[in-house]
Amino acid sequence: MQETTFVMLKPDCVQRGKIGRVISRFENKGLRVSAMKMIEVDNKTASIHYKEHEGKDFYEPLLSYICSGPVVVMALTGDSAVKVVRKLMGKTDPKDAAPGTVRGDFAIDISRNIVHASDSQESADRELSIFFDDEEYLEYHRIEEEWIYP
Ligand code: 3AN
Repeated sequence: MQETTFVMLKPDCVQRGKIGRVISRFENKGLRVSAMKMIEVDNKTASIHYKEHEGKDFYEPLLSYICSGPVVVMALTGDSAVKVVRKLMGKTDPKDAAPGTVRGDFAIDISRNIVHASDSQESADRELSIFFDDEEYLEYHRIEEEWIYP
């Protein structure tokens, strides 16, 4: 089923010059970038985005980290996009993330794990609505979509 998921390239991704390499992973797989922008996240937006982690010991450091520099946010659309992106991203702790995944190849520290992606379609819908307005999605199709949804 065609889905749209939310991805954030975190400040460490931007600061380590990996934006292009990480986006390439998603593009190479066959996913369509349906919206994208570079922004700075304010504390209020970060706390809405990470509200499920409120109260945990890593919550405050997580908010400061996400607000510490520019991030790239995007909507990725494609067949089973939520699951596909989570697999490409790898496990939360980069030390456990398999080689070949983004976190497995580009990160080592759980608190600097380079990328965020929604873990379900419900989370994706919620997170996309925090960062994007309807008019920010641009319409086009990739050839893979014509094969999968003729
Ligand atoms: P994921 O990003 O893989 O869905 P979540 O939702 O459990 O993982 O965690 C959200 C973010 O919180 C992670 N990307 C990571 O930056 C941070 N985080 C999660 N667990 C820890 C931890 N034990 N220590 C430090 N940061 C953590």
